[in-house]
Amino acid sequence: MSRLLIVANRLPIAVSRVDGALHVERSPGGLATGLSGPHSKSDALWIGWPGDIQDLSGDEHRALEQRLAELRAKPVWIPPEDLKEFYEGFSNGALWPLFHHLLDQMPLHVHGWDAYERANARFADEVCRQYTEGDLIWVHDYQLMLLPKMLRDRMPDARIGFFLHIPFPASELFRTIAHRERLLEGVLGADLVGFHTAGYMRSFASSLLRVLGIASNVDRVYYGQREVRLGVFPMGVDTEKFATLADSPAVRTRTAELCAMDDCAIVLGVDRLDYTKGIRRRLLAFEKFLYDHPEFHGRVRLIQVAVPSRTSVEAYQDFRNEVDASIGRINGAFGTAQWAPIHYLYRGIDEVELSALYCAADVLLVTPVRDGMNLVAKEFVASRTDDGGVLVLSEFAGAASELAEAVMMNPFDVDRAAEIFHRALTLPADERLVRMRALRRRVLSYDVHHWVRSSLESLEEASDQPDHAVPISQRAARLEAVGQQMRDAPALLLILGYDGTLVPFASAPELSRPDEELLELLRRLAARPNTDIHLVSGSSRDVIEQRFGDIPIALHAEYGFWERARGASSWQGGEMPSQAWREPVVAILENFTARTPGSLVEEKTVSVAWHYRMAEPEYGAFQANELVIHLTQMLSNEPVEIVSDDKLIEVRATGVNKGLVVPRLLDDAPRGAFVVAMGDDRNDEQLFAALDGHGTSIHVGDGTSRAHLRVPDIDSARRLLAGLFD
Ligand code: ADQ
Repeated sequence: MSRLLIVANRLPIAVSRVDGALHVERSPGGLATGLSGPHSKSDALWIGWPGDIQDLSGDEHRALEQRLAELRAKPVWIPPEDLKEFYEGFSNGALWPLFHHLLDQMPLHVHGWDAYERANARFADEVCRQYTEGDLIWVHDYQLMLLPKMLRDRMPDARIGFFLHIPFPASELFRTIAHRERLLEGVLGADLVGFHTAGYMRSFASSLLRVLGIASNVDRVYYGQREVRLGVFPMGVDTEKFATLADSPAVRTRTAELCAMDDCAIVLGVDRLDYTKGIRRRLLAFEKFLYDHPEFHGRVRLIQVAVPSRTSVEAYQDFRNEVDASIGRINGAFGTAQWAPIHYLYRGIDEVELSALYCAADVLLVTPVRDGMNLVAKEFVASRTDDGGVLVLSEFAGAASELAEAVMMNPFDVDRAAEIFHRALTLPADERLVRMRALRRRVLSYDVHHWVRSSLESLEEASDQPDHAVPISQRAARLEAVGQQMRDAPALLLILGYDGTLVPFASAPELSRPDEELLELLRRLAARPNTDIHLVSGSSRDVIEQRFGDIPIALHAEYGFWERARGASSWQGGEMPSQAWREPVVAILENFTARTPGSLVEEKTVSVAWHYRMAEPEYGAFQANELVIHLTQMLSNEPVEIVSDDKLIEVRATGVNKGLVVPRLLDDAPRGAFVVAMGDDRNDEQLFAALDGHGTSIHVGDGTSRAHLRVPDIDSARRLLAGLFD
């Protein structure tokens, strides 16, 4: 049975020193609660940092490890000299503000990359030590973005998931961070990458395209010879726990006390004291509301609970001072001897008090400037077993994409926010009820257990290798064996693609020139006894002739429509297909070219192609989609196929494809010849299909393929061929 390894920066256990002795207790965070079910079952193990506990004696160290082991926790010790730079420096000093779109909180000079890398490597060491084959590894959050790749490099067949708890930024902003490539590549080591919202997933896909040049197919990305799935898993809360608490005698008593304090309506804010939570603008909006609505003076109170957070980070210290000052100013300006508009609790509160506040609140303000999800909003809804209360929710919280019945607000528009606070306080009772009931239905249906279940099921599915695929760890050996078979074969038939297989794609077809090393390799192959080489390309005769005309190998242009036999000087074509469709197609493609800077049209005998490799990547892909829709409608009754390939849309006469070459070549091949086909794109898939068990197919590069084997890139493809002379 598979075991779950949960890997997060923090253990769900707080270790502290109380009166000199070590004290270990479970810490209640959202992640810890959510994962407590799977953590307590099936042998699961939680791997993480136990907190900053200095000066442990040898005995204490052993005793602590022992106690943690009983709680299924394995500590990762980060040396003090790295801790500050890893945690406060790169993680919370740079990634946290950037991912929340708060560039003004970014330091001028980002520090801590090396420590971040070393800390991730320490996690990798511990996970590798604990891992046994078949385990599911689930890595959490921005502190560990390098970890999936580090694990993949060391355990190629491991099943690895990654979940990002904070937003993923727009690609325009993500591009500003140093080491951006490494961060993306790090995450792509996983089989499944999860986000709270579809928006974050799209931003991630957009960064992959712009930073690494990797296009994703909605929820799939091909990278490093593997398929990586992307998924949306909005995290929920432990609704049962919050409902049980809300209905408990202790909470009921406390709620009644809070409501009976005076006849003030309670407006509540519950946050970690973090500059992303929108507390300062919330206070400004509340101030404006008090200014605009004197009739509420003495009749409303904002209870702001702020749990201290990251107190050693300078930006948080400044932020705290600013919040203190704002509250002082507002209370000073509006308060009376009997009434203070804001009650400020700067501390963590226990779950009974928290639940009672949720139950007593008339309005909860969740107004972050950006927030991955925001569990406070969901905890409030889960606690309202009385269907009461109004949730005011920022559009910029991940929760907003699920909780549409909340009263939505834009936290940046302080004046409107003040009006919305007023509206929330005066919402008619029937509307309040309708909204809260709808919110409860959703929050109760998608609780934290649903989140865990759906995430882990998707991870199992994403990491299941298709039956025909060779496990990553065995690929090198299989390739080596095929190389040996090629060397030993009495006769060899090689069917090779060109662009993307033997040379990198050029920005325009006429620029894809073979280098001298490739030409030399082909000349040597041509001279090798009992070796038959067929170069099968989609390019035109002219292009292929110019590049390879003087090498004695067989050439096939336009997917095999044209053939120049080995040693021959002229080309033989197939039967000329109808061309009636050509003129209107060229007109459409030229029209798209005019509207898509960087794209171009290529005319060939049996096809017309639109290339957009040099266009702006996202706009090019968008236009390509439009073009396909347009062409599909226009050409539905014409004898043509519309083929989308790597940065290319091609309209081609029906029946012309690389697969047609294969039967001819197999018929002519000497008995017992070993047949190898190598290619990289969809046209080559037809070639592989046509081989139908009569040869070995090898896919070059990323992407799905029906090929028997894969090589990661063009250099490896060339190395395999050069290996014939070893
Ligand atoms: P956080 O930024 O910590 O989490 P949030 O989702 O609101 O934000 O969770 C805060 C938790 O702390 C809640 O469970 C809440 O009850 C508790 N809490 C807050 N103030 C408290 C107080 N004064 N006393 C006691 N408890 C208090 C990150 C992301 C979020 C994402 C979560 C989960 O920033 O966007 O929702 O992870 O993925």
